[in-house]
Amino acid sequence: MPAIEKAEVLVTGAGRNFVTLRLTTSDGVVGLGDATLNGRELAVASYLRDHLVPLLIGRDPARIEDTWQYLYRGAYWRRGPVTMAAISAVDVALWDIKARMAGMPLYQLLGGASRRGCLAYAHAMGRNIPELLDSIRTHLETGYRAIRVQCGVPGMESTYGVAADGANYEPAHQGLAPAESTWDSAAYLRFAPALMEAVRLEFGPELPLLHDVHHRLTPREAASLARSLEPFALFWLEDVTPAEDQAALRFVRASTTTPLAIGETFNSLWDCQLLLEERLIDFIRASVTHAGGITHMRRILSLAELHGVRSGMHGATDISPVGLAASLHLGLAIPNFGIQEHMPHSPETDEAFPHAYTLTDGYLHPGDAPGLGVTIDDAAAGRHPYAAAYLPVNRLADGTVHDW
Ligand code: KDG
Ligand code: MG
Repeated sequence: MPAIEKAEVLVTGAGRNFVTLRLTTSDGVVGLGDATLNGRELAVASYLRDHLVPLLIGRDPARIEDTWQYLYRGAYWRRGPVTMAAISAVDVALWDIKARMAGMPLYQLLGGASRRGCLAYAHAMGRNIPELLDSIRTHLETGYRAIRVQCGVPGMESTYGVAADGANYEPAHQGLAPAESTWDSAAYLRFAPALMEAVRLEFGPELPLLHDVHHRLTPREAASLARSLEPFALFWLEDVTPAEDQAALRFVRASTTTPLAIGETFNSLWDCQLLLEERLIDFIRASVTHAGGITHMRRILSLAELHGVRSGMHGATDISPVGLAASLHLGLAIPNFGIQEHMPHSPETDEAFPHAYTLTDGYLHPGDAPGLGVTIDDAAAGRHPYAAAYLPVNRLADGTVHDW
């Protein structure tokens, strides 16, 4: 029986910070798992190195479910983003090993392809409406068929999803403390309908449009926004309220027909349960990287399927190529796939993580290499050391800390 012989926790700053678990079996099969938790990377690296790696050495790599239960139930302290990112990495690395041993792309072990590819959505952004319209045009020319739109708000210095210098948007900033931004819900609520109207006027009614509110509104504000956007028929409106208050979505849901998505910060089925069972959302944003790996995400997506909710897995740049590949294998196989977020990685990231997945005509495909189809180039990853970086902190005009 092969055993897990080596477990390495690799931390790189290639393009941005990533934590990767690499497991090697006694017969030389290697599996990778993404353990990146944006702005708290080293906590997961320590959780893995100090608490999980010693438990993994000598274990049978084939026993994926048992290992998951052992690490989750066996810890007594369950859930939480650090624990679950660490368990996710172990789980995905074991699925990678199993699929490599079978000589198959992982999606074949998950039931085979249910579609030709995973519809991707791109991030368009602008500091103002004309810049945003240009950005949408550029993404459509690249082949994307669904677009997330984020735009600067008149009167606000900066906002979520828009780069201050008009370049690529990356929410985490290097430094020893978070950057701070100022938020004004009233200004945003006044502007959002005009923004969507301008986009629809330019691109017509058919283009699937998505928008991320990033947790900033009260249920009443969220309901009012979602209603005001109904004429523009969004594909989804994301994270309208802070994600831990799931019951808040009851009021929003009852007030509007705009499709709702939430869950990128969720890390377990228990975070999703109420939303799925009460059908309060249309898309669940939980990811393989943060919600317990392939093993646990399959459970989340099965419960979602039962309640008519489709997948919309988180795919920002802080999901590494290893994490994105895992999402694509799962997304290709499940019956209730909805859409996959795609925020292309930097050339430094792509060089450090050579991968088989592709983007063609707006569809992502995990490729047919055995396993996840991703490797790590140690030399390329090693050229970029970890550098502390934080997500911003948001404040209201009077200085009160607000949700970011
Ligand atoms: O780490 C946080 C980012 O991934 C998040 O802010 C991106 O909201 C996000 C999205 O929808 O991609
Ligand atoms: Mg989001």
